[in-house]
Formats: sequence, C-alpha cells, structure tokens
Amino acid sequence: CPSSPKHPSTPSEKCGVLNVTKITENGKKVRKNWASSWTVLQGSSLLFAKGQGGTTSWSYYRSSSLPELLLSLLSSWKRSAKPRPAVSYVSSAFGGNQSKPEFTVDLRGASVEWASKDKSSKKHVIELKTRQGTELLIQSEIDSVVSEWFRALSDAISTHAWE
Ligand code: I3S
Repeated sequence: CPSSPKHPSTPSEKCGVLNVTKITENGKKVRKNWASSWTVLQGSSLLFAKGQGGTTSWSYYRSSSLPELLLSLLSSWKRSAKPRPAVSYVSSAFGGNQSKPEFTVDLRGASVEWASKDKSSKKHVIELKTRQGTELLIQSEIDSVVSEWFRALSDAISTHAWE
C-alpha cells in the first residue's frame, strides 16, 4: 500500500475498498449508513476515506496497474457531462484530488469478531469494537477480501494491545 497523507513517511500495511457502517458511537447506538470507503490500516490506526465525486480516493491510482489507471481515467472522462481536457484527469489522479480521511479508529484495546446474523443481513461482516465505545461493521462481497482484513485487524490489535 502507498503511504497515507496523514503519515507520509510510513507505508501502510493494508489498504483497499470496503463497505463500512458505524452502529454505535461513544456507546450510543447510531443509525446504519453503509458506505464504500477507502480503508487503510497503519500501525494501530484504521483510517477510512471516502473517494471524491464517487470516483476514487487518494491512493487508488498509485496502487493500480497502468491498464487499470487508463481504464478508470477513461471512464471518469466519459461520465462527465462536460469533459475536461484529459490532462486534468491525470493530474487529479496523481494527488490533486486527494480525498480527506473521514475518520480514524484507534485499534489499541479494540476487538474484532465475525458479526452475528442479527447485526446484518449481509454476508462476510466483521464487527469491530473500539475501547472508545465505537462499533463498526466492515464488509465486502468478496469473502477472501474480508478474511484478509479479519486477519490483518486481529494481528494489528494483538501487536498494539499493550501500548
Ligand atoms: O440492522 P438494520 O436496521 O436492519 O439495518 C438495515 C437498515 O439500516 C437499512 O436502512 P433503512 O432502515 O434506513 O432503510 C439498510 O438499507 C440496510 O442495509 C441495513 O441492513 P443490513 O442488513 O444491510 O446491514
């Protein structure tokens, strides 16, 4: 994974697109609001960033292959009502259009488990509970993606448990 804007010198351990919703915030139940988020695991921090304009987020392009990059630039160009010159898409892909971190979760003292059926009707759902009383559901339609995240989050939690 590329570095995040928050910690430019530290490469992140894992990144990717996941569906995420909070279900509890500071101990209080909140309404679900599933959203697709660019997710970055770095040390004991888990960072979520929304892509801008429904396209892609800051590091997507940097972690993509060239054919993927060209395809996504072409599709964002086609989607625009008033296409801009191609060069402006290229510049936005390389950092001009970085999305802001939406929120960060502290994994120290957190726990992860597979969410029970009553938490969500979706498949492959991870429930993450933080020490601060925030509970998140994390999901992807691709089960291998979710399994990898489960392992990465469990590892990060045990590595940073006593900090
Ligand atoms: O646990 P819930 O309340 O059944 O979650 C569902 C709702 O949040 C629903 O939204 P509205 O009640 O605002 O229409 C969402 O669209 C669903 O995705 C939620 O359930 P899942 O099972 O997808 O997590």
